[in-house]
Amino acid sequence: MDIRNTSCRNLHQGGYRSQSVSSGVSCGCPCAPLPPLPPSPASLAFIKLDATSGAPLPGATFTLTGPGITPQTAVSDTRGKVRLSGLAPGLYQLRETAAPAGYLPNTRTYSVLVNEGGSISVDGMPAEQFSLADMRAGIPISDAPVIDPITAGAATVTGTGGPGCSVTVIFPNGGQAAALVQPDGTWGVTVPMGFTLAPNDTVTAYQQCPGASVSGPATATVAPTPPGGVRTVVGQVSPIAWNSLGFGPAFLAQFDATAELRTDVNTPAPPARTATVVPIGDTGVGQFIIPDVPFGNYVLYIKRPGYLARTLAVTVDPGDPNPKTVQPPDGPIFTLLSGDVNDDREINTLDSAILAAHFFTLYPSASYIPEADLNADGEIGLIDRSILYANFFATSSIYPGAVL
Ligand SMILES: [Ca+2]
Ligand SMILES: [Ca+2]
Repeated sequence: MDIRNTSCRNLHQGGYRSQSVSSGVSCGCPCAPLPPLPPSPASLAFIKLDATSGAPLPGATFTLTGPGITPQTAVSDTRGKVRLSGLAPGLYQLRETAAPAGYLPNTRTYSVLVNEGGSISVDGMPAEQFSLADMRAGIPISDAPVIDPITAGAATVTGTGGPGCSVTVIFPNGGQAAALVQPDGTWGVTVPMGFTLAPNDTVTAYQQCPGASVSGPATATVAPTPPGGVRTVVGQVSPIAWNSLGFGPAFLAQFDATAELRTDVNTPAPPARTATVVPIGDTGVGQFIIPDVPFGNYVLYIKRPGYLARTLAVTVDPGDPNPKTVQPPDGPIFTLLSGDVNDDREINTLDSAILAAHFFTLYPSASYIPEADLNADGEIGLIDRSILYANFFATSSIYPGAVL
C-alpha cells in the first residue's frame, strides 16, 4: 500500500487542502529602501451652503473619522466655511453630524483622500471644487434638548431646552417619560417606578417644539455615585390596630407615622433624618423616603402615636444601591401594633390608665389625644380600649430584629 496516497486521501477526507510551501527566497535588491518623507499635514476646507438660496450656511457640524486618528469636528462659520486641519496622508470619512436648526442634515458619508504631497480629493473630486449644501426642511427641526449630568440611582432626569417645547426621555429599560420645558428653560422627568439608573447606562432625550419636527437625539451617560456620597433610604409601613387586623386606606390617611434614622435608638441623628409615611394610593401601605443619608450606622425608628415603635439596625455604605430599600426580617413591610399610648415600647397598665383618663372624648376637643385613639376614628372609646387590651403586654421585642 502506498503510504503517501493514503495520507493524501485522509487529508482530503478531513477537509484540508494541501498548502504551497514558501521557498524562503529573499529579495535580491542590494539597496536599502529610501526612508519615507515626513508626511506633510494638510487642511481640508470647503463651503457649506443653503441648498435653496446658495447662501453660506453657518452652524453645520462635521466630523472627520479615520484609522488611527481622533475624530475631528468642525462647525461652519458665518461665511459657511468649514476647515479641518492637521491631516496626515490617508483615507478619511467626512460626515455632517448636525445640521443648523431648520435644515435637514446631509446624511451622506464622503471619502476624503489626503495624498502624500498634501493634495486632497473628496469622493475622487479635487477638494477645491467640493462644497456641501443642506436642504431647508419643509418643517423646521427642533434642537435637541440638553441633559444635565446624571448619577447612578438618580430619581429624576433634568435638563434644559426651549421654553414651551416638550421633551421625551427614553430610559435603558425602554421606559419613557415626558415633560414640558418651563418658561425658565428647564425640564425634569421622574425615573420610571421599579427602574434604577446604573453606572454607564445611556439616557436619550428628544425635543419637539411647537410648529417644528422632533429633534435628533441627545444622550447622557450615567456616572457612578461619587465615593463618600449619600443614599436615599426608602421603606414601607402598614398599620395593624390589633393583632393581624388590618385597616384600609381611609384609616391609613390618618396614619401619621414617621420614619427616622437615629444614631442610636434613643438619639435622633444630627441633623434630623426624618420622613413622613405617605400612603401609596389605596394600597393600605405607606412609604417613607429619607434623602441624603451619609454612609454610616443607624437605627431606623418608625413610630405612630399610640403604636409600638419599630426599630431596625441599618448600615448605609457605598455598596448600597441608590435608593436603598430597607425592610424588616419578617417581610417587605414594617407593620405597627397599636396600644403604646405613652410611647415606652410596651403596652401595659400605664397605657390603659392614660386611655381611661381621656375616655369618651372626641376630636377636636382639648382632652382628645391622638395617641389614645388607636383606630384613628376621632373618638377615644370602647374600640380603642378593646384594641389596647387585645395587645396587652406586647413589647417592641415582638418584632424580629428590633433594637430595644
Ligand atoms: Ca406603653
Ligand atoms: Ca377610637
